[in-house]
Amino acid sequence: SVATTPRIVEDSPIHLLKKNGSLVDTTFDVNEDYQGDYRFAPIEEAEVSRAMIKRYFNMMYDRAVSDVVIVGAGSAGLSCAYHLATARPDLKVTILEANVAPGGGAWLGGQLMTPMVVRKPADRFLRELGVAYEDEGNFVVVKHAALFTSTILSRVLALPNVVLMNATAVEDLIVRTDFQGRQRVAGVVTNWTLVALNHDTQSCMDPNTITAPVIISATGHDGPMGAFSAKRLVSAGLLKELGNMRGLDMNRAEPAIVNGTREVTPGLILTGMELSEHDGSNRMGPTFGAMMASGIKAAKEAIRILDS
Ligand code: AHZ
Repeated sequence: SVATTPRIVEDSPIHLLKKNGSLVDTTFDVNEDYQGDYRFAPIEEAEVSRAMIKRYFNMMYDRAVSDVVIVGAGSAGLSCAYHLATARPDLKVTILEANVAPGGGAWLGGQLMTPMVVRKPADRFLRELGVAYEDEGNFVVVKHAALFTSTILSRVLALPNVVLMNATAVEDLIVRTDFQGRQRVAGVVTNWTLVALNHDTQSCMDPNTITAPVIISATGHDGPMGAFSAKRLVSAGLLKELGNMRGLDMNRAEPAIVNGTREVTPGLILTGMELSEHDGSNRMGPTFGAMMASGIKAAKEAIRILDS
């Protein structure tokens, strides 16, 4: 029967049994049988809640001060996270993604078609990750863009120094002024995306903050949530105006994004298509080598800043 009064999990028989014995003990009468008698080890609902709450809020507590925050888990943000966190296991790398699903535009290759095109020499990164492709000469093709995204995501999430908070939107930048009057981006203001989307319907929903010496913004080109930091630089008076992304030109766009990846204002690096809005460079459409190489360059830039 279902208990009507809340029970304290620590005092429950399950917990005592866990303390005195083992969960896989036959005391629990577990059975991995797919013939109709599959039985699970018992659990209390509160144990499930506490297992998640404890880890999530410990993680938030720890990451309130991070070494690097990456905003946006698209192809540029994830490439950046992979390179940064593997090159520097000592750094606390915190990824914030507004969507429930990480991956950004790279779940599809382009035009709602699944194959992903990557121009050489960025195919080297695919080999590093172990993503298979077909070689077409000057470019390679991964059979499904989600193969790239899911592989890099699994590699990034397996790294002990990386955390990903998805369904979490960056709503603002923390900007500090030093004693010489110079302004520096020193962190981000966050909220769960569902809260961020409802500011107009409630009177007060205060956000959270994460401080870090380096913020890497990878929020993509303008759209419902895109180019977030570039646009905020303008409204905060740190950038006169946006360059605005220009028309599609694959040959100009890809090197412009990679070579232009940099710290655009002290403490803030832009990578991926967000940079096209800042600089006024071309879009490249569905070819992804520049996102990978730009992410890697942003990671190298972050390491340079942290070590300087
Ligand atoms: O949800 C966004 C996406 O996953 C996330 N994001 C945006 N604003 C955010 C915010 N807080 C947290 N305020 C936010 N997350 O950022 C991610 C951006 O991924 P993306 O795939 O759109 O950008 P990218 O630069 O990694 O890759 C762009 C690939 C290209 S090129 C191109 C063209 O030339 O037309 N189009 C695309 C999609």
